Amino acid sequence: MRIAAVGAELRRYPLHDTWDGGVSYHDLVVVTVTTDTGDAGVGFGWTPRVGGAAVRAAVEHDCAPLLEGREAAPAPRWEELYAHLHEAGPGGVSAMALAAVDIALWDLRGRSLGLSLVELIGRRRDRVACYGSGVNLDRSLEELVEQVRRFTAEGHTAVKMKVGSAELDRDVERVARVRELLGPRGRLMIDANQRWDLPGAMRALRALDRFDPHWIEEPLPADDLEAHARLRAATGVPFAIGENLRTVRAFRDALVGGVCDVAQPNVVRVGGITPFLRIADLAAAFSVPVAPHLLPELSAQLAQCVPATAMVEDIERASFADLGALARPCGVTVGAQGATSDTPPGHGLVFARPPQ
Ligand code: SMN
Ligand code: MG
Repeated sequence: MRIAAVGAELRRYPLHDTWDGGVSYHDLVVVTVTTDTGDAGVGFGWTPRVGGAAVRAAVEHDCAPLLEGREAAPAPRWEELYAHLHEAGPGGVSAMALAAVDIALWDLRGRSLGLSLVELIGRRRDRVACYGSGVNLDRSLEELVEQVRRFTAEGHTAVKMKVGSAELDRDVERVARVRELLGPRGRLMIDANQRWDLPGAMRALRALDRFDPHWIEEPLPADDLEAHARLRAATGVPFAIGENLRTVRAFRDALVGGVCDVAQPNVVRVGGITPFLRIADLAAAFSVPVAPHLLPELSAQLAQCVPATAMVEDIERASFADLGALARPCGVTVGAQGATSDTPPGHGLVFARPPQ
């Protein structure tokens, strides 16, 4: 089965609530790969606000010419394109374009064999635990409390909130309040989104440790492994990192460095399902669970298949379904009862035209 054509389309979906830092929409670059046998697969690049047009251009100008006429096999095509795109850098726009193609090739393979993506990779579990997650650093304490109440009313016993306020006292007050709402047995994860430097992270974790965080996510700039190692020596709070690591080797280095207790690859940012699965295998070799970053409808399916899984993120009002990005239900559910999937062959995601 050979690749006959590769098409790419940029689609913009507004968010219901602006995210911290002013993000008001997500761009999807929807890629369709068709073959000489008439089979088709759909993949996507995803980015909040930055780079969508560049991803589409990279697919059209730099990926499509290398793919046409080649066997529709995900891993060999991924390796060729990775080597080719490397001139433009191994992460960022290159990785997102690569991901869109790779996801399409996996989808195509599943559809042509009549297998769901989960069956194709290999189901390891039917259901994955989820946590309620909000982008809430710029929300007032009252709004944060309301959000956490919504999560617990839905049945969530694990919740993630943002930290990294300009004043540490603000974080302390908010984390204390959320811990109170969850009770001592609830799981409370905190996410600093790289907002601290090393001294700031040390101070903050000394002050927040007493609220028993299940993990601290991105306490430091993602590419500063040295700082992570120093912080590791100063705190026992587990580190969840990976949403801003872009390559298999970046995950390897973090794992070898002992600073990744929960691995959070984003399937698009790392370049697709092929490298995502390599990262998951690598994490398993270090006894580190994988908690895929965002993209709940695809992350849930991947979390069903990886050797060791932590939790799937139930991000409030920003799943593909919530954004109106799906033309029909895809068969994936993500919520307090856990993540499950029952998709048609492939990953089941059929993208809708953006709302006008
Ligand atoms: C996050 C990042 C960007 C947008 C929303 C949420 C977050 C996460 O860091 O972990 O999901
Ligand atoms: Mg995060």
